[in-house]
Amino acid sequence: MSLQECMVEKALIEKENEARQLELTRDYEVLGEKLSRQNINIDKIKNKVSQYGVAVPSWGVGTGGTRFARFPGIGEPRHIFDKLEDCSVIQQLTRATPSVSLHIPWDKANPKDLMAEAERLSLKFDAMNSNTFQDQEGQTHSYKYGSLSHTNGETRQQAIEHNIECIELGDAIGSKALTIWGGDGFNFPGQRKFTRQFERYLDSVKAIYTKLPETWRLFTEHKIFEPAFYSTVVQDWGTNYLIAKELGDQAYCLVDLGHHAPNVNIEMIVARLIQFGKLGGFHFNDSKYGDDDLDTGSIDPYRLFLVFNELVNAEQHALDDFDPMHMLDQSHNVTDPIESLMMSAMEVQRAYANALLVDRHALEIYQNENDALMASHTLKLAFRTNVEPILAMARLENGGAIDAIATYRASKYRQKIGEKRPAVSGAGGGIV
Ligand SMILES: [Mn+2]
Repeated sequence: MSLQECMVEKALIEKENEARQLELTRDYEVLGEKLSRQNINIDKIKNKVSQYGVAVPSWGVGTGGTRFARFPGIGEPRHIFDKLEDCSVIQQLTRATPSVSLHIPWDKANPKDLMAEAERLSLKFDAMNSNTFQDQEGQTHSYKYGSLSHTNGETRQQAIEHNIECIELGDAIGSKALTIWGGDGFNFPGQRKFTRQFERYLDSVKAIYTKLPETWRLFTEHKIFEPAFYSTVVQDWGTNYLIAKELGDQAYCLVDLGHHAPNVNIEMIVARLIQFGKLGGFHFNDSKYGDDDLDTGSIDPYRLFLVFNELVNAEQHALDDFDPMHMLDQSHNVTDPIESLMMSAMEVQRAYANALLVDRHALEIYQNENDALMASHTLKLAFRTNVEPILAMARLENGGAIDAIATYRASKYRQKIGEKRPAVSGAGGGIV
């Protein structure tokens, strides 16, 4: 498939932008004037937003599903090269997603071919994700009763070797991190010894850690429950922190927003991990009840803002080696995955822009004076500012679309790609 066929035509983006540019310029000027009264330079905020990027998960461009059913969409990607094309559309229109996070073995391919396709589509590869939560065809040992913490040493070894394989492939395609999430846990009290299971897990991740190239980071991802429903081996940020501490300087904690109990104060967890130098990165999504994997910012945009408030705070204090990786991780059951991922990337960008508007000097004074009302109000003031003109202007200047969703729909990419990609059933729209 040629470049012209698979991506949105430049002329269409220009035409769509032309229809909206005058209005955007006016909105941007009005907001700029408003912000200047708060001593904020709108162009500086826009430049920071322009440089912000969040990685797209390769598995996100396929339609997800629940444990009840999966309803496939039109033109679903059949393999990693189709997925990369979809990811490039998201980046082309939003200019907020320059990289893709791969999941192995779902996305396994010749590294040279992956690199060539990424270059053609102007994409880079983000963190690698291993998969020891399901069995692959021809696999010697089953993960039914766990992987890195399995009672059988040979099963653990197989899971270790798979993770090392992910590092090797990642190293060949310019990735710099490995994210480990496993389904290990148990369903019944007494099924395992908590301590023994965690010892086995630690020994396994240590074996993986020793194979990490010097420039790499290893992220472990905690999750409170599921697929194990009584306990999971890395259940919360505390256990995750212990792992990162045990492993060493290249090990960090990854926070998936959906992997906590309802109402857990995630921004506080983020602050703790920042304080002790162990925040590795994020899987952004949103949830109402559990690991719902809903679109980022669709349920609780204020929580997302509060997470970014901590990140901007850390950024402005220029903490050493503070460079968390940002990724989306969601499952799309009723929407076009490309639209959901575009919307989510822009929501993450929005939270960042809003967090940049917080008057941190005033906030500190209110905090020191115990003025709870005004401290809270200071955050709300930034959160409530409509930063859409900043985001849209950043997109326009970077060659993206002022209105990414409308332009995508006008391009008829989904319909066109549907004609070229025959329907597949059961393709992995993984939920991790
Ligand atoms: Mn995740």
